[in-house]
Amino acid sequence: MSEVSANLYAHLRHAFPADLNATAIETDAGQHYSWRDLDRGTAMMANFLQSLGLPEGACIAVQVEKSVEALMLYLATLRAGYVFLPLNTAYQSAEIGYFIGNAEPAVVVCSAPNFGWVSTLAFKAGTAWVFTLNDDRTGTLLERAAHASDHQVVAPKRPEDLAVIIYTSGTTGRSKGAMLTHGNMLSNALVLKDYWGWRSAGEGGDVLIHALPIFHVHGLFVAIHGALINGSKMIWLAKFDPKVVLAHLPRATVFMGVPTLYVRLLAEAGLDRAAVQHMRLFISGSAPLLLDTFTAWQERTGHTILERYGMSETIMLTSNPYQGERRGGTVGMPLPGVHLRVVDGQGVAVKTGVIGDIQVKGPNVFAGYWRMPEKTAEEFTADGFFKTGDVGRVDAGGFVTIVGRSKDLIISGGYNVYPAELESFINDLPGVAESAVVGVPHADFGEVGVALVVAKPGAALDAGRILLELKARLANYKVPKQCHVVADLPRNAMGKVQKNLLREQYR
Ligand code: MLC
Ligand code: AMP
Repeated sequence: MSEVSANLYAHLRHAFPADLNATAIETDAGQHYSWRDLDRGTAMMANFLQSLGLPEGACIAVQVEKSVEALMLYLATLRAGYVFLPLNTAYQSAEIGYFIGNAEPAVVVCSAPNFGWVSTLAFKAGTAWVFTLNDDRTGTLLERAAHASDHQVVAPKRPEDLAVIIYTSGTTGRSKGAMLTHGNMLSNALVLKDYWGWRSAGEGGDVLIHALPIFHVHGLFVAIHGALINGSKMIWLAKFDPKVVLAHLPRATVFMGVPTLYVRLLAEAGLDRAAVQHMRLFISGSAPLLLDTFTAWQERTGHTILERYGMSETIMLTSNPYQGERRGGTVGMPLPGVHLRVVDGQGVAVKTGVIGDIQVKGPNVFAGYWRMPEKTAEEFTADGFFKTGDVGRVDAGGFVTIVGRSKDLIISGGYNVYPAELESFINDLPGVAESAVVGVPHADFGEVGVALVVAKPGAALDAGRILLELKARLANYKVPKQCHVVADLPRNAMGKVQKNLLREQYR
């Protein structure tokens, strides 16, 4: 691969249709962006970023509401050759402070209402530039980029060059920045283009409904790269609303969602075979899709949801087939180029059908954790397989089933919540002796957290107050849905809290 051609943006741009005046993105607010608009807008932003004289490999950290301009900022960062760092809009100052301190971005972009506190944190951490970008096409970034040229030469990149840092929380300690390269993302996008049978404009043309947030792998990479590398139009929804999705379904062919989105769509009376008659493909991932949801969807719409499995460190790993049986409760087979094995506690591959730890290798697997060489080394085997932390089995037909996780993690509505982070926060509150946070089944979010808290001798704790404290400091989706003050926590002979018992008790 030549240097220039390894820049992911160059490949996405190459796939734009010949008619650059055609609509690339239509928003739920009725705005239309042509392919030319995308190319010009990203060129101007890229030129502006390059005019700042940033160092090689500079990182651009972005916490903004979903908008087409925010997508352009991502693409502009790629084409200018810098490193994009997306941040969940729910993160509050303690969380943002950590990410900025750890990544040391050269540029931070936030929404105008957050400029005060975000810029204070950023300038303290040594960030040179803080710009604003709002979801109504305003902000200092756009004002400044408006003066830049709309001609830009895509920065040359090698496959191993860093493109994105995406933070994933740790089961112990602080979040880790997974470093994804241009090569990681390009290889995955090209594989999925074939595997999911994307139809380019000339063949009837896919249209993707984009309803997910754009700060995680699912919405930012799987959905956006999928559409762009195929030259497919996107119907761009500012946020997920089942009624709005239903209204757009008749003009779309592809939809991607976390299981909660399917559960909420099923609750709509208007979801029937007529509503989905032009749809080609429904894809689910980021969390386990319950068999009930899979079956209910089949019965109601006549479509079989295609479930796939991936993670921030690897992008997509497995997928049910586009052609052929899509088996509910499984995440399909390893994608072409992905080596997946299941091993026992000693790291020895188990027999077909036996449950063990899932390890993977492939061109999609990340380059390591940002500035954490020891952590990176721990997560890879001597022969170069990445330890996913997921537990599963592979059956004789090659279908992979995820049965659990060795990492202590709750996946709620597609967002990862790490009990260790919440427990350490709760344990620091006055009067708290110790705590445990466990995940329990939830009809809407799949799984939600429950906090069990033990008071110090003589201290009186108020469960409601504990939740309020959490809400005031942490991203809202992390806050447990329930908190109980308990006398003690069940422990095994080794003194370890028996979370399995708590999960049973509070389900
Ligand atoms: C919102 N809340 C959540 C939550 N989302 N609580 C737990 N889990 C969540 N996921 C909180 C809100 O703050 C609010 O709390 C209350 O729950 C009700 O909110 P809501 O109005 O129902 O939520 P809504 O805004 O509609 O959001 C729900 C959602 C959203 C499902 C649309 O969570 C979402 O977009 N999820 C997708 C996440 C995603 O893209 N994951 C991909 C990760 S990539 P309160 O107290 O304020 O009322 C990855 C790799 C891979 O995992 O394989 O793809
Ligand atoms: P993240 O760190 O947000 O990238 O989350 C990745 C994790 O989500 C994986 O390690 C899995 O535990 C989980 N995950 C993703 N897709 C699926 C799926 N289809 N079924 C079960 N778990 C999934």
